[in-house]
Amino acid sequence: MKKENLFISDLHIAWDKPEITQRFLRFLDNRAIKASALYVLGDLFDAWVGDDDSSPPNPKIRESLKRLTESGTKIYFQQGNRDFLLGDRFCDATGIILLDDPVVIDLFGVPTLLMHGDLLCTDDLPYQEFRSKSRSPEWQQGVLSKPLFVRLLAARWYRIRSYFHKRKKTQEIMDVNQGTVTDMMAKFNCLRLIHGHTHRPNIHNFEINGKPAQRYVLAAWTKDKGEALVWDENGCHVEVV
Ligand SMILES: [Mn+2]
Repeated sequence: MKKENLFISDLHIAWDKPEITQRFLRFLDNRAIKASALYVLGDLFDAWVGDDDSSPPNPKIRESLKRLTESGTKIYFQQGNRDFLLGDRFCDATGIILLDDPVVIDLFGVPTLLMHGDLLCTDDLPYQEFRSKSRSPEWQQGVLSKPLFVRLLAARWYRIRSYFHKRKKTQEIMDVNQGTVTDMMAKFNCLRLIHGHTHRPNIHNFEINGKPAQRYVLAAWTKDKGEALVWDENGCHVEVV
């Protein structure tokens, strides 16, 4: 009987990182198949330029996800800041289910807030401006109407640009804003939050209106190691993939 819920994020799969792709495919076939649900909290892909992109390793990933959903494991996907163009066509092809960001789920009786995490980094004003612009249907239609090769070239350019931008920003600006975290959790009436994005895996304990609260930050995958947060009715633990 499948019972566990698995949480992963920030694999940043790309054609030039075959180790991560291989680890993810093995994880789907051997580990996730034993779980009742797999939650992917964004940035599964390092760049997603549209569901019509069938360059490697996308076809293999599509097939494995489909095999897994057909086996009975539910796959929920929250878009990250790198793969927010992933859409209905990919979902139809794989059977995965898109979640809003933020969204509240019932995790073994406890309301749990799930986010990619970029919305919590409110100290990074230029990014938040780009985020709201790029989530509008007009912006997305404008991008998706361009030929695939143009979008692929643009994605390469953005990867390079983002690398240099990140080096210029301070560590504080790139992390979550604690005030935003508390506001968001209070707004959704949750004392538990799970997110990725910051690549700073940890469990933070704090209080919201005098009640104990937890923030679980998922790890990014590297070529040497992946991590999944595993939840069952007895609690949770981190598993190395
Ligand atoms: Mn991210």
